[in-house]
Amino acid sequence: KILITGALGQIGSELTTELRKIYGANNVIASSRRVKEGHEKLIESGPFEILNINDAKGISEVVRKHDVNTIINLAAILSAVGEQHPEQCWDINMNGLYNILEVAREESCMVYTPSSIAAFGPSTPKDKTPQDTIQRPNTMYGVTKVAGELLCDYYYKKFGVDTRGVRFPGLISYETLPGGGTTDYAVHIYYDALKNKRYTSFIDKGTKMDMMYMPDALDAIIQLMEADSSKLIHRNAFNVSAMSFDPEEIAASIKKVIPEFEIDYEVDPVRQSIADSWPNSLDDTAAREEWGWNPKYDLDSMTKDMLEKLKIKLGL
Ligand code: VAH
Repeated sequence: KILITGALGQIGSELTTELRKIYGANNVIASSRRVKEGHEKLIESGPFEILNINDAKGISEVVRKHDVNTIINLAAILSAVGEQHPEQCWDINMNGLYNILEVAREESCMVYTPSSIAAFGPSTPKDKTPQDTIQRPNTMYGVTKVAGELLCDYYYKKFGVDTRGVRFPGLISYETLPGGGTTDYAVHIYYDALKNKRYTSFIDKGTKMDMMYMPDALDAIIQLMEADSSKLIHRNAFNVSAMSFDPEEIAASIKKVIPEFEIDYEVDPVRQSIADSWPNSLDDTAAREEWGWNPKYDLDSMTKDMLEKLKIKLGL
């Protein structure tokens, strides 16, 4: 059985639905620190638990109650919120992960924890960032992503816990809004394009970042989880990417569908400095070679699908 923490978040809400389709609703336990409105359908579609990953006892109770053997740990504080609340970011991202790994060690569970392009910093090579390279991030979120990668590798080597993860780029989706990241501009731009035919970006022109459409992100999680353990040379965590663009390029892509769309800029210095510390593009050869990573969406096909689905969701 699979336990998903952070199941009401941007990734968790779609992953829960997808995994319930594949493995059956009762085999996928969704959990969240608190109930959030707008997720009633998901909560009613299968087992749901209120679970705070800083409550170690609570985690092992849920794991035992549902006979969980795979934990997908998506509960986290993201980059921008993490800079406003660094202590909470460390507490949830690190102490929470530690609790998950300890329960996984005691109950022999596989653990899937995503890392992020935020695990790289200003001294990392920016273009086609290698799988193995310098990782000295200067955000608290980035520190917890690097420390999380190392802790997951440690639990694999020291205790044989089957830990795996990918370094996600910015994720774009229309089901659930992202939870306070730096790449969120690339989601809000589609909502504003449909509502106002214009978007004021908090990230400056020319700021290239790796991005991925949610269907590809879900494939990355499922493919890696199902991959043959003996084939994995890298585990925590694989570079994965699907595209890399800056605000002007995504604006140009939207203009192909909404010709009168306009973008302007009010740069947020905090999130701009976070974005500037991240790579421009990743080399994801290791993921392609070790578990067949192969994204399907590029910028224009994502834009087309995103605008179509959002129009329906927003009732436009
Ligand atoms: C964030 N969307 O912006 C997340 C992610 C790489 C970006 O980690 O913090």
